[in-house]
Amino acid sequence: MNPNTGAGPDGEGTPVGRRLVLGMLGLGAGAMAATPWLQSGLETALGAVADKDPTGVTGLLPNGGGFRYYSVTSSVPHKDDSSYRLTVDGLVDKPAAYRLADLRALPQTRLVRDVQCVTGWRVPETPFEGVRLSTLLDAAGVSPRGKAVRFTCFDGAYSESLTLDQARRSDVLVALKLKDKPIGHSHGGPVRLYVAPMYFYKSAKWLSGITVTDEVRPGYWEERGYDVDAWVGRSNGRDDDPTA
Ligand SMILES: Nc1nc2c(c(=O)[nH]1)N[C@H]1C(S)=C(S)[C@@H](COP(=O)(O)O)O[C@H]1N2
Ligand SMILES: [Mo]
Repeated sequence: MNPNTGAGPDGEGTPVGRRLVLGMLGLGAGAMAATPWLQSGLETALGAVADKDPTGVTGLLPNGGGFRYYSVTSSVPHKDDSSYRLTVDGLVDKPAAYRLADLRALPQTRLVRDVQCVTGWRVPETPFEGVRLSTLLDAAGVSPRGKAVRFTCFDGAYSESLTLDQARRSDVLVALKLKDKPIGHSHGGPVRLYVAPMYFYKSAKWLSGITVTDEVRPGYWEERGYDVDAWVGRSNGRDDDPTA
């Protein structure tokens, strides 16, 4: 089954229907385990979903790199060297605001892993590079009350979350590069989160805020039924699926 074919090319920017949201929320975790419609629900609800090219033509086939374009909003502002800021705040001793140049000046880590979207598509061995999230958390000095991290985005809508332990993993990056080039706008540039061991919805695009909190606050898709702990192959009902 190809869940992607449920998506319409004119779906871009369509808000998640009220009925769909209520339907997702009404499902228990057990029911969710074997619910292909939920996956195609995410694809269609995401709007656009299929990749989008600059001519405005949308298609259902993966683009050259195998990625698909996702945004829960119909337009996203562009940020560059002068306008981009990443704030780190919440339960920390030293809140900070990083410019791109500040982030580039920190030690960079390059990871080459498979990108895996929960709806089934995968992009093998994709290099991401950037600053370890743990580096920014250490610099901020997390208070003993800090137990989780909330991520916000300059699209004004998307959010994500990790426990503090997850956030401190060495394979979680504040990414500046994709395939050894600065991350382009459509892939969430200039800065996106990259949570290598989890499904790609955890990797928030257009990252603008990192807030240390006292508990996990479920992110955008998590409020709509997806797992907060989104380990690839061990979440969202994929536990028994060797192909997941
Ligand atoms: N800000 C933001 N981040 C996001 C999303 C989104 O809609 N908005 N979609 C998520 C999902 S479901 C996926 S699969 C990936 C898609 O990344 P891509 O558009 O670079 O392929 O981004 C994730 N991060
Ligand atoms: Mo996704």
